[in-house]
Amino acid sequence: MAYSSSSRNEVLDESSSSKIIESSSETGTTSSSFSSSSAEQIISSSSETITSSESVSPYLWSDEFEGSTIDTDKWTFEIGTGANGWGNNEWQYYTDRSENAYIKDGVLHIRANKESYEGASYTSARMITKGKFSFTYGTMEARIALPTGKGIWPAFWMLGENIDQVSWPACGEIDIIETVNSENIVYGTNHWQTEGKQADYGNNTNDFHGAKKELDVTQFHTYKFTWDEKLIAMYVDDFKYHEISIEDNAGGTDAFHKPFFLLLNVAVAGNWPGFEVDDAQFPNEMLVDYIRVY
Ligand SMILES: [Ca+2]
Repeated sequence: MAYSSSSRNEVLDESSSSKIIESSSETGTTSSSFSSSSAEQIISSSSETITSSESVSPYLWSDEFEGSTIDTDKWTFEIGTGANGWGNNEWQYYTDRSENAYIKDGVLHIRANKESYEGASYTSARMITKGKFSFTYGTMEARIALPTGKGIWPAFWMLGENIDQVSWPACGEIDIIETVNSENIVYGTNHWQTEGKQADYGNNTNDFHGAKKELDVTQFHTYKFTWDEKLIAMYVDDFKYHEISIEDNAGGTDAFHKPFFLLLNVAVAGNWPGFEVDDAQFPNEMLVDYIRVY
């Protein structure tokens, strides 16, 4: 496929990984899990992002959203209503207009609007890095503030880069941040396929094996995602809200040892939030200060 022919694999050696650790300002809680997996970390990215990773940036890939426009070397906008509302009976029409996604003061805004557009009653944006950046194993940090409201469904998530070859859910899906309606709960979930059937496993900030974190998701929080050959884990402000073992493909989790790309979107209505929408919330925005992969 085009992606394979235009990408390359880069395996970090110990010296480069320790250099990254030294130059990161937030090493305290991340270096131990990172160093255990750094030797095996495999990065796939396009030639464009290789250029940026060879510059002064300490990250393998990042977007600080500091420019005046969204970097289309990193992101692709998905347009329209998808098949069956992107598989979830969502109501919004995704566009690449500045009405639905823009950068202001170093922050990406993904804005859901109430407006008639191409037969839909709502518009929003969905941005993906497919074909431009994907990675296997590593740590990712993102500073994000989420919209809440009846019918809203923002997400920061990942899909297997091989989705066009093996389809969903065999490609695997890793939902790092999802919230619905006005719950003020962040959900982390894995979806995959085992023995021909869909498999799902998730936890959330309201119940991680009995632990709970009170959260105002509309405020900025630092979310951290760690991924090595044994374990996937998710944190908000260092509170762990999801963890799943993928060691030795436990539970048929072989999909999670392959490259994944990133997605950001704000859906309106759908199978999970339901089909009652409070129109008073619009425009309603997800804010992303940065996403950093290392
Ligand atoms: Ca920023």
